[in-house]
Amino acid sequence: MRTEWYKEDSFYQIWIRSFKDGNGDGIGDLKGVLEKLEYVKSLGVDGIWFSPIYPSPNADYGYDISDYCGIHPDYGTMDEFREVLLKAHELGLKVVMDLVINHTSDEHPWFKESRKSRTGPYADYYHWKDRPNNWDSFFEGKAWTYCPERDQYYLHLFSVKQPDLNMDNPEVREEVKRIMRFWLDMGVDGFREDVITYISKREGLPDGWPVPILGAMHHYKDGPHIHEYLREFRAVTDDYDVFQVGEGPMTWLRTAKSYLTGPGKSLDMMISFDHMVCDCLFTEYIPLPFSLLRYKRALSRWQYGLAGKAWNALYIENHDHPRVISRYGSEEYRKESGKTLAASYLFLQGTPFIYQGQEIGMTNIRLPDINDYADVSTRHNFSTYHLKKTIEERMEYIYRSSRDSARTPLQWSGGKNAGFTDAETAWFAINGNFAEVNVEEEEKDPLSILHFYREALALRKREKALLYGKYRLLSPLDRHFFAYERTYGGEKEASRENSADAGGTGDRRAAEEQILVVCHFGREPGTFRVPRSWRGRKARLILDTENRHTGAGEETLPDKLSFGAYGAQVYKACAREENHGK
Ligand code: TEU
Ligand code: CA
Repeated sequence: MRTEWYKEDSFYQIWIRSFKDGNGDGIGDLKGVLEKLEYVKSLGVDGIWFSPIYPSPNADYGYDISDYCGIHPDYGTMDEFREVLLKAHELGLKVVMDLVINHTSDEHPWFKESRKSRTGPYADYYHWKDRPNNWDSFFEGKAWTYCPERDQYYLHLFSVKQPDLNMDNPEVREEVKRIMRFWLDMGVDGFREDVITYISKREGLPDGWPVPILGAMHHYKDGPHIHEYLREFRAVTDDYDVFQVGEGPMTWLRTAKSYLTGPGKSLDMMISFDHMVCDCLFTEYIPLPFSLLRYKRALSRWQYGLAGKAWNALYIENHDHPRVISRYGSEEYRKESGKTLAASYLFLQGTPFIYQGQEIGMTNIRLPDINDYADVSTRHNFSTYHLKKTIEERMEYIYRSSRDSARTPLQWSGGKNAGFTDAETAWFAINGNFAEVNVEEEEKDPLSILHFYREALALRKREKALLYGKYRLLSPLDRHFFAYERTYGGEKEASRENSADAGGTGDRRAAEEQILVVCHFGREPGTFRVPRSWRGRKARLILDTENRHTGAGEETLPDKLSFGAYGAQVYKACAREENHGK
């Protein structure tokens, strides 16, 4: 039986290599995770999403899998994983695994077999062609690489070492189901499904438009059999009480609904990218100034679009994007903007995901040389684009865009190697700001980003309005403030099982609860004009980035709210007069 437990939950994403080293070899591992589970729990989250921890040659740091049912020796053993799972469950933390089935590693046994001959049992596990078409890969030039043994080319939408699986082959789909059951039977609580919207390719793999990288997308994004295949996988999870969140790069709202709603529903949530391109054009490698209007619009589009129909996945960071403070906030006002960014998304409707290090406000790294970078896409971008510019200018693009900024070791303390490892050096460079930005320091500081996350997550769990309330964007054209309200009850009472928001099926009238969230983006002090519907109402400051709310009583909301550089205030209105006695 499937319940919708994930709606009130929030998740912490672990990219294990940089989370915590437990055995002193400089690389994060399961032992380190085990040590830090209480810390994760202390944030107030309800679960963990593990980016891939499976055996992998690490051409794309785990997203190139060579054994779906194993643990990478760098990270430990299956027994250690079972121990983590058990302890997580004891602490009340769910565990969600990354399911990467668009491609495998070229070192996966299936591919090793497949490349040998055109007739063997694995011959059709991948996409092979005598002549490549014109598709580009996302990471490394053309999407086709020649293989002399077969005298054919294989398709790889990502790196050369990530051949795309041929999902049209029913045997491949059976393999996927076996992998899913393997982890589900072990007790994991769901999957985050990597580029899941790309797994069905157009028959014949025709040429795309002559446009770099994106030109062939319409031949594999939301492909011809995608819903059929995902429904097969959904039938597997139907036997377990788990959820599935899919990653859908460049998936628009309307398409997302085809996955998230109706009898053919195949996913519970979609990781969308709309709000992650508010300071760039398609990719962080083509930078633009941050636009708060775009951010508000993108988030609001999904809030309105899915209301009452489906559930959102909420995030502002993960292992694929540079740190959000460096992008949408301000490193100079790190603390203020880090908290403001938290408030800007944690109180929307959906299940929040928090990426390791986000909760302490980690920022981007600037390494002197391109060879200091590990990420395949970072290195490829450097060697391919803006070649007429100077090395310094090209490095500036890397600083703006590199995924490695999100992959530096987590800063646990101001001590040696930021408390990440006892080894002489960590596997990857540690951000130079670790003396100031680390878990230990933030534990001590009541005004830290860390404490703000804790408070915000606890508040979200407490307030029905923040979980299920109706969303409304306020002052949509304001360029310095992102303000929204959440309204719960008032009409009909929601019931958790049957509805995605407050428009539930019960018929009891509930007292209306309303929450106002105001986030200030900008270095200059600013004043927010309270919208008419809120002016003069009795409300209580229930959270703010300067801790003025502690002990704040009920007050009449002023017409204007003042803010310093960045900042957020959250008010809860007392029941409206007209609702009294109803
Ligand atoms: O990401 C898919 C994806 O679209 C991004 O990789 C994007 O192309 C990239 O960030 C450039 O901006 C998923 C994983 O999250 C990512 O880590 C993997 O590298 C990728 O799939 C391939 O598995
Ligand atoms: Ca280790």
